[in-house]
Amino acid sequence: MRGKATVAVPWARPEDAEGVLQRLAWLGQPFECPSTHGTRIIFPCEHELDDRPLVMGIVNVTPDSFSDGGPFLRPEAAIALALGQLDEGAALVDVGGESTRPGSEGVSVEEELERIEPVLEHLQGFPVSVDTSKAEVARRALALGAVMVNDVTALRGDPELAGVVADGGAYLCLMHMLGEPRTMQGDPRYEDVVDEVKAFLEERLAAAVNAGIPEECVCLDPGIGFGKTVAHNLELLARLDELVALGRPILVGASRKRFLGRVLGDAEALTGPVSAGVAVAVLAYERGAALFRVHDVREHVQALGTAKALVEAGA
Ligand code: HH2
Repeated sequence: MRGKATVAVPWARPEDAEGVLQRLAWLGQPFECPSTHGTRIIFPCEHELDDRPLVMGIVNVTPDSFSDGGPFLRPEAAIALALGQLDEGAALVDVGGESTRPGSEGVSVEEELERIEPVLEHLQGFPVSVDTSKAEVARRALALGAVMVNDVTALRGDPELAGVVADGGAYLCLMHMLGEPRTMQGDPRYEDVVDEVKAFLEERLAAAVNAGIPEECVCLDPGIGFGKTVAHNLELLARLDELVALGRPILVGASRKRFLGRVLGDAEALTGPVSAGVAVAVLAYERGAALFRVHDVREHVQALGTAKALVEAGA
Protein backbone atom coordinates (compact mmCIF):
# COMPACT_ATOMS: atom_id res chain seq x y z
CA MET A 1 0.00 0.00 0.00
CA ARG A 2 3.02 2.31 0.51
CA GLY A 3 2.84 5.40 -1.67
CA LYS A 4 -0.57 4.46 -3.05
CA ALA A 5 -2.08 7.55 -1.50
CA THR A 6 -5.58 6.39 -0.79
CA VAL A 7 -7.79 6.97 2.20
CA ALA A 8 -10.09 4.13 3.15
CA VAL A 9 -13.25 5.01 5.00
CA PRO A 10 -15.22 2.07 6.36
CA TRP A 11 -18.93 2.66 6.66
CA ALA A 12 -20.55 2.56 10.06
CA ARG A 13 -24.13 2.77 8.86
CA PRO A 14 -25.07 2.54 5.18
CA GLU A 15 -27.90 5.05 5.72
CA ASP A 16 -25.28 7.69 6.57
CA ALA A 17 -23.57 7.27 3.21
CA GLU A 18 -24.99 10.35 1.51
CA GLY A 19 -24.14 12.76 4.31
CA VAL A 20 -20.71 11.28 4.80
CA LEU A 21 -19.90 11.57 1.11
CA GLN A 22 -20.89 15.22 1.15
CA ARG A 23 -18.72 15.94 4.17
CA LEU A 24 -15.75 14.20 2.62
CA ALA A 25 -16.11 15.81 -0.81
CA TRP A 26 -13.03 17.91 -0.13
CA LEU A 27 -10.91 14.73 -0.18
CA GLY A 28 -11.60 14.17 -3.89
CA GLN A 29 -13.81 11.87 -5.94
CA PRO A 30 -14.49 8.67 -3.98
CA PHE A 31 -14.83 5.19 -5.42
CA GLU A 32 -16.15 1.92 -3.99
CA CYS A 33 -13.90 -0.99 -3.17
CA PRO A 34 -15.29 -4.34 -1.95
CA SER A 35 -13.34 -5.76 0.98
CA THR A 36 -13.72 -8.65 3.40
CA HIS A 37 -15.45 -6.25 5.84
CA GLY A 38 -18.00 -5.07 3.25
CA THR A 39 -17.72 -2.24 0.79
CA ARG A 40 -15.20 0.43 1.68
CA ILE A 41 -15.11 3.85 0.14
CA ILE A 42 -11.67 4.91 -1.03
CA PHE A 43 -10.76 8.55 -1.43
CA PRO A 44 -7.86 9.33 -3.71
CA CYS A 45 -5.51 11.41 -1.60
CA GLU A 46 -4.96 13.97 -4.32
CA HIS A 47 -6.94 16.91 -3.07
CA GLU A 48 -4.98 20.05 -2.42
CA LEU A 49 -6.84 20.81 0.80
CA ASP A 50 -7.40 24.25 -0.67
CA ASP A 51 -11.17 24.53 -0.60
CA ARG A 52 -10.65 26.88 2.27
CA PRO A 53 -11.70 27.74 4.89
CA LEU A 54 -12.04 24.30 6.48
CA VAL A 55 -12.87 24.05 10.17
CA MET A 56 -11.48 21.18 12.26
CA GLY A 57 -13.39 20.58 15.49
CA ILE A 58 -11.33 19.73 18.60
CA VAL A 59 -12.38 16.63 20.55
CA ASN A 60 -10.11 16.28 23.57
CA VAL A 61 -10.74 12.92 25.24
CA THR A 62 -8.51 13.92 28.14
CA PRO A 63 -8.81 14.82 31.82
CA ASP A 64 -6.35 17.72 31.59
CA SER A 65 -6.55 19.70 28.32
CA PHE A 66 -6.03 23.40 28.97
CA SER A 67 -9.52 24.63 28.18
CA ASP A 68 -11.77 21.55 28.04
CA GLY A 69 -10.04 18.79 29.98
CA GLY A 70 -12.48 16.45 31.73
CA PRO A 71 -15.96 16.87 30.25
CA PHE A 72 -15.23 14.73 27.17
CA LEU A 73 -13.33 11.91 28.84
CA ARG A 74 -16.47 9.79 28.73
CA PRO A 75 -16.78 8.30 25.22
CA GLU A 76 -20.49 9.21 24.96
CA ALA A 77 -19.70 12.86 25.68
CA ALA A 78 -16.83 12.96 23.18
CA ILE A 79 -18.95 11.28 20.49
CA ALA A 80 -21.81 13.74 21.05
CA LEU A 81 -19.37 16.64 20.86
CA ALA A 82 -17.88 15.36 17.58
CA LEU A 83 -21.26 14.74 15.94
CA GLY A 84 -22.44 18.17 17.08
CA GLN A 85 -19.35 19.80 15.58
CA LEU A 86 -19.89 17.99 12.25
CA ASP A 87 -23.49 19.20 12.27
CA GLU A 88 -22.29 22.75 12.86
CA GLY A 89 -20.16 22.58 9.72
CA ALA A 90 -16.80 21.14 10.75
CA ALA A 91 -15.03 19.56 7.76
CA LEU A 92 -13.48 17.05 10.14
CA VAL A 93 -12.97 16.42 13.85
CA ASP A 94 -9.57 16.05 15.55
CA VAL A 95 -9.76 13.36 18.24
CA GLY A 96 -6.94 13.35 20.79
CA GLY A 97 -6.22 11.35 23.95
CA GLU A 98 -3.17 13.25 25.19
CA SER A 99 -2.93 16.87 26.30
CA THR A 100 0.00 18.91 24.98
CA ARG A 101 -0.69 21.94 27.15
CA PRO A 102 2.39 23.67 28.59
CA GLY A 103 3.75 21.55 31.45
CA SER A 104 1.99 18.30 30.49
CA GLU A 105 3.79 14.98 31.00
CA GLY A 106 2.37 12.69 28.30
CA VAL A 107 0.54 9.36 28.53
CA SER A 108 1.27 5.76 27.51
CA VAL A 109 0.12 4.17 24.23
CA GLU A 110 -2.31 2.00 26.19
CA GLU A 111 -3.91 4.91 28.00
CA GLU A 112 -4.18 7.02 24.87
CA LEU A 113 -5.83 4.16 22.98
CA GLU A 114 -8.16 3.39 25.87
CA ARG A 115 -9.41 6.96 25.72
CA ILE A 116 -9.87 7.37 21.97
CA GLU A 117 -10.71 3.90 20.63
CA PRO A 118 -14.37 3.84 21.71
CA VAL A 119 -14.82 7.30 20.23
CA LEU A 120 -13.18 6.39 16.91
CA GLU A 121 -15.17 3.16 16.72
CA HIS A 122 -18.38 5.13 16.91
CA LEU A 123 -17.25 7.80 14.45
CA GLN A 124 -16.37 5.34 11.67
CA GLY A 125 -17.51 6.77 8.37
CA PHE A 126 -17.12 10.37 9.54
CA PRO A 127 -14.12 12.51 8.66
CA VAL A 128 -11.76 12.11 11.61
CA SER A 129 -8.23 13.26 12.27
CA VAL A 130 -6.25 11.71 15.12
CA ASP A 131 -4.15 14.05 17.26
CA THR A 132 -1.23 11.83 18.18
CA SER A 133 2.53 11.51 17.90
CA LYS A 134 2.57 7.76 18.48
CA ALA A 135 2.78 5.29 15.58
CA GLU A 136 0.79 2.61 17.38
CA VAL A 137 -2.04 4.98 18.18
CA ALA A 138 -2.08 6.31 14.61
CA ARG A 139 -2.08 2.78 13.15
CA ARG A 140 -5.13 1.82 15.18
CA ALA A 141 -6.90 5.11 14.41
CA LEU A 142 -6.35 4.71 10.66
CA ALA A 143 -7.65 1.14 10.87
CA LEU A 144 -10.76 2.62 12.49
CA GLY A 145 -11.24 5.02 9.58
CA ALA A 146 -9.34 8.18 10.56
CA VAL A 147 -8.25 10.10 7.45
CA MET A 148 -5.60 12.36 8.94
CA VAL A 149 -2.80 12.21 11.50
CA ASN A 150 -2.15 15.48 13.33
CA ASP A 151 1.34 15.22 14.78
CA VAL A 152 2.51 18.11 16.98
CA THR A 153 6.06 16.71 16.86
CA ALA A 154 6.16 16.84 13.04
CA LEU A 155 7.38 13.20 12.79
CA ARG A 156 10.18 13.73 15.34
CA GLY A 157 8.44 11.95 18.23
CA ASP A 158 8.20 8.38 16.93
CA PRO A 159 10.40 7.05 14.11
CA GLU A 160 7.65 4.62 13.06
CA LEU A 161 4.97 7.23 12.52
CA ALA A 162 5.95 8.35 8.99
CA GLY A 163 5.67 4.74 7.71
CA VAL A 164 2.24 4.34 9.30
CA VAL A 165 0.97 7.52 7.62
CA ALA A 166 2.48 6.53 4.26
CA ASP A 167 1.09 2.98 4.42
CA GLY A 168 -2.33 4.22 5.50
CA GLY A 169 -2.52 6.79 2.68
CA ALA A 170 -3.53 9.37 5.28
CA TYR A 171 -3.34 13.12 5.38
CA LEU A 172 -0.75 14.53 7.75
CA CYS A 173 -0.40 17.77 9.67
CA LEU A 174 3.16 18.76 10.56
CA MET A 175 3.35 21.31 13.39
CA HIS A 176 6.23 23.44 14.66
CA MET A 177 7.11 23.18 18.34
CA LEU A 178 10.22 24.51 20.09
CA GLY A 179 11.22 22.02 22.79
CA GLU A 180 8.57 19.74 24.33
CA PRO A 181 5.28 20.44 26.11
CA ARG A 182 6.78 19.91 29.60
CA THR A 183 9.24 22.80 29.19
CA MET A 184 8.40 24.67 25.98
CA GLN A 185 7.07 27.87 27.55
CA GLY A 186 10.18 28.30 29.76
CA ASP A 187 12.03 30.98 27.82
CA PRO A 188 11.52 30.49 24.09
CA ARG A 189 13.95 32.47 21.91
CA TYR A 190 14.35 32.96 18.18
CA GLU A 191 16.52 35.20 15.98
CA ASP A 192 13.57 35.53 13.60
CA VAL A 193 10.60 33.39 14.58
CA VAL A 194 8.99 33.35 11.12
CA ASP A 195 12.20 32.46 9.27
CA GLU A 196 12.95 29.68 11.76
CA VAL A 197 9.45 28.19 11.74
CA LYS A 198 9.40 28.36 7.95
CA ALA A 199 12.77 26.58 7.63
CA PHE A 200 11.63 23.93 10.12
CA LEU A 201 8.37 23.23 8.28
CA GLU A 202 10.18 23.06 4.95
CA GLU A 203 12.64 20.53 6.37
CA ARG A 204 9.91 18.40 7.98
CA LEU A 205 7.87 18.43 4.77
CA ALA A 206 10.93 17.12 2.89
CA ALA A 207 11.39 14.42 5.55
CA ALA A 208 7.75 13.35 5.18
CA VAL A 209 8.03 13.16 1.41
CA ASN A 210 11.27 11.16 1.73
CA ALA A 211 9.39 8.72 3.93
CA GLY A 212 6.85 8.10 1.14
CA ILE A 213 4.07 10.51 2.16
CA PRO A 214 2.79 12.38 -0.91
CA GLU A 215 3.36 16.14 -0.58
CA GLU A 216 -0.28 16.75 -1.59
CA CYS A 217 -1.38 15.01 1.61
CA VAL A 218 0.53 17.28 3.98
CA CYS A 219 -0.57 20.50 5.65
CA LEU A 220 1.67 22.69 7.80
CA ASP A 221 1.07 24.47 11.10
CA PRO A 222 3.15 27.20 12.83
CA GLY A 223 2.17 25.75 16.23
CA ILE A 224 0.67 28.76 17.97
CA GLY A 225 1.62 28.63 21.67
CA PHE A 226 4.11 25.78 21.32
CA GLY A 227 7.38 27.30 22.58
CA LYS A 228 6.37 30.87 21.74
CA THR A 229 5.82 34.13 23.57
CA VAL A 230 2.83 36.37 22.89
CA ALA A 231 5.06 38.44 20.58
CA HIS A 232 6.19 35.32 18.69
CA ASN A 233 2.58 34.19 18.17
CA LEU A 234 1.53 37.62 16.93
CA GLU A 235 4.47 37.89 14.53
CA LEU A 236 3.77 34.43 13.09
CA LEU A 237 0.14 35.36 12.50
CA ALA A 238 0.98 38.79 11.08
CA ARG A 239 3.50 37.28 8.62
CA LEU A 240 1.49 34.14 7.83
CA ASP A 241 1.77 34.85 4.10
CA GLU A 242 5.46 33.84 4.35
CA LEU A 243 4.40 30.36 5.49
CA VAL A 244 1.63 30.19 2.89
CA ALA A 245 4.42 30.71 0.33
CA LEU A 246 5.67 27.20 1.17
CA GLY A 247 2.87 26.01 -1.09
CA ARG A 248 1.08 23.69 1.33
CA PRO A 249 -2.22 24.40 3.14
CA ILE A 250 -1.59 26.16 6.45
CA LEU A 251 -3.48 25.07 9.58
CA VAL A 252 -3.87 27.57 12.42
CA GLY A 253 -4.75 26.54 15.98
CA ALA A 254 -5.28 29.61 18.14
CA SER A 255 -8.63 28.61 19.66
CA ARG A 256 -8.96 29.62 23.35
CA LYS A 257 -5.17 29.76 23.75
CA ARG A 258 -3.81 31.74 26.67
CA PHE A 259 -1.91 34.26 24.55
CA LEU A 260 -5.31 35.65 23.49
CA GLY A 261 -6.18 36.44 27.10
CA ARG A 262 -2.76 38.03 27.54
CA VAL A 263 -3.16 40.15 24.39
CA LEU A 264 -6.33 41.49 26.00
CA GLY A 265 -4.48 42.52 29.16
CA ASP A 266 -4.91 39.55 31.52
CA ALA A 267 -1.33 38.56 32.39
CA GLU A 268 -2.50 35.50 34.36
CA ALA A 269 -4.93 34.18 31.73
CA LEU A 270 -4.90 30.41 31.26
CA THR A 271 -7.31 30.53 28.31
CA GLY A 272 -8.46 33.15 25.82
CA PRO A 273 -11.98 34.20 24.86
CA VAL A 274 -13.76 32.55 21.93
CA SER A 275 -14.23 35.94 20.23
CA ALA A 276 -10.48 36.58 20.25
CA GLY A 277 -9.85 33.21 18.59
CA VAL A 278 -12.44 34.02 15.95
CA ALA A 279 -10.66 37.32 15.21
CA VAL A 280 -7.37 35.46 14.73
CA ALA A 281 -9.01 32.88 12.44
CA VAL A 282 -10.58 35.53 10.21
CA LEU A 283 -7.35 37.48 9.81
CA ALA A 284 -5.37 34.27 9.27
CA TYR A 285 -7.86 33.25 6.59
CA GLU A 286 -7.39 36.60 4.88
CA ARG A 287 -3.62 35.97 4.92
CA GLY A 288 -4.09 32.56 3.27
CA ALA A 289 -4.64 29.98 6.06
CA ALA A 290 -6.75 27.01 4.94
CA LEU A 291 -7.62 24.99 8.06
CA PHE A 292 -8.68 26.15 11.50
CA ARG A 293 -8.46 23.88 14.54
CA VAL A 294 -11.11 25.14 16.94
CA HIS A 295 -13.22 24.26 19.97
CA ASP A 296 -16.16 26.49 19.03
CA VAL A 297 -17.16 25.28 15.57
CA ARG A 298 -20.37 27.21 14.96
CA GLU A 299 -18.80 30.60 15.72
CA HIS A 300 -15.83 29.90 13.46
CA VAL A 301 -17.90 28.48 10.59
CA GLN A 302 -20.13 31.55 10.64
CA ALA A 303 -17.28 34.06 10.89
CA LEU A 304 -15.14 32.34 8.26
CA GLY A 305 -18.10 31.92 5.91
CA THR A 306 -18.68 35.66 6.15
CA ALA A 307 -14.99 36.42 5.67
CA LYS A 308 -14.94 34.22 2.57
CA ALA A 309 -17.94 36.05 1.08
CA LEU A 310 -16.23 39.41 1.72
CA VAL A 311 -12.96 38.31 0.20
CA GLU A 312 -14.71 36.92 -2.86
CA ALA A 313 -16.84 40.06 -3.27
CA GLY A 314 -13.66 42.13 -3.43
CA ALA A 315 -11.78 39.78 -5.75
N1 HH2 B 1 -2.85 22.77 19.63
C1 HH2 B 1 -3.12 21.88 20.60
C2 HH2 B 1 -3.14 20.49 20.34
N2 HH2 B 1 -2.92 20.04 19.08
N3 HH2 B 1 -2.44 20.47 16.81
C3 HH2 B 1 -2.16 21.34 15.83
N4 HH2 B 1 -1.94 20.90 14.58
N5 HH2 B 1 -2.11 22.70 16.06
C4 HH2 B 1 -2.33 23.22 17.28
O1 HH2 B 1 -2.24 24.46 17.44
C5 HH2 B 1 -2.61 22.32 18.36
C6 HH2 B 1 -2.66 20.93 18.09
C7 HH2 B 1 -3.41 22.36 21.98
O2 HH2 B 1 -4.76 22.67 22.11
P1 HH2 B 1 -5.86 21.72 22.78
O3 HH2 B 1 -6.01 20.45 22.02
O4 HH2 B 1 -7.11 22.49 22.94
O5 HH2 B 1 -5.29 21.44 24.22
P2 HH2 B 1 -4.53 20.21 24.87
O6 HH2 B 1 -3.26 19.97 24.11
O7 HH2 B 1 -4.27 20.67 26.30
O8 HH2 B 1 -5.42 19.02 24.80
